[in-house]
Amino acid sequence: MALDKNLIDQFIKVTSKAALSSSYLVGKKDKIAADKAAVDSMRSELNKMSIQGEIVIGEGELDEAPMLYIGEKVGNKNGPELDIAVDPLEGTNFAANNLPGALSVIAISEKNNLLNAPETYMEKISTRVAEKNVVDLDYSIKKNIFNLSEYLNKKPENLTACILKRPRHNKIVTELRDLNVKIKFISDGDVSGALLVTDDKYSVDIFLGIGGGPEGVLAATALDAFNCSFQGRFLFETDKDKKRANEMGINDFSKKYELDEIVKGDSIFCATGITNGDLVSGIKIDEDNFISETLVTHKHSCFKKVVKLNQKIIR
Ligand code: VTB
Repeated sequence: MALDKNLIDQFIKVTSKAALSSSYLVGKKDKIAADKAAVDSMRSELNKMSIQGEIVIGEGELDEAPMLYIGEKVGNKNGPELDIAVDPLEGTNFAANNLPGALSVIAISEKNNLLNAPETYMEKISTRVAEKNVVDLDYSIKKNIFNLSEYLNKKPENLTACILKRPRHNKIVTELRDLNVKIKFISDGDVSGALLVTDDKYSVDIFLGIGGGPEGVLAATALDAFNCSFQGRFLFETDKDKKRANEMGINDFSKKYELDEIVKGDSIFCATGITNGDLVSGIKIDEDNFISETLVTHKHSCFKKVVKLNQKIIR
């Protein structure tokens, strides 16, 4: 079974409206308000849809997130049963500080086809190489870089690695520097970071490091449409995390997930820009309309869609 193609435009509308709602709060130094605007809008749009959706990757657990929490049912209870992963505002710091890269993101699959996981950190690696055993989470940094260098026929000093700038990555960064690899630091937004391996124009050969698990699942859904690799391993630090993971069916806490274990079958990924970024442009005002740009992946295709949002402009 495949997803109905008409769902694509409907989900573009969901992330576009969430992006627009959040865009009013860009640069207002209030991450929580910018996030809430995106969450409220996304939830209300999802609930208008003829779907039986369940949030499998969301804003956290019910006790910490009143909306779009993991397990929440969305849609008008008619239509296809879907698993839905959301990050209504990816890059809260970007939006609050009017910096490039804030996105509104959603990924969907048919029921039971998206990895269901609690909100924890994830060790991740993605490259533009689909072949197995070239780059692997279990290999050392040195082995990964040497293998990639050989595979792409590029010297290590001509390879670029993208990584979140965090103290927890100091050791990896030192190893990459010792190998002469170019480093592209990102301050937040590792859904985009992981997707920079998808096209030569971004000049990123490998993305790696520890970031949010939900962001990992979302990026994997998009990478599934490209001929790229992704592996992720959740880091369950507390007993609460482990208990919750167990309840969700995860028994092996150190399991390395391959792309096809994170997302199965047909899926749709939509990321709409709130502020301008590497992947898409942010919300723009054109005459009396708002314009959004969304990166969409479906099956083995990827395209961008520009939408005019019919909304009253508040000047
Ligand atoms: C990343 C990034 C997010 O969190 O997943 C990161 O994609 C990981 O968490 O935009 P830490 O900030 O704790 O390192 C964000 O930066 C914010 O959700």
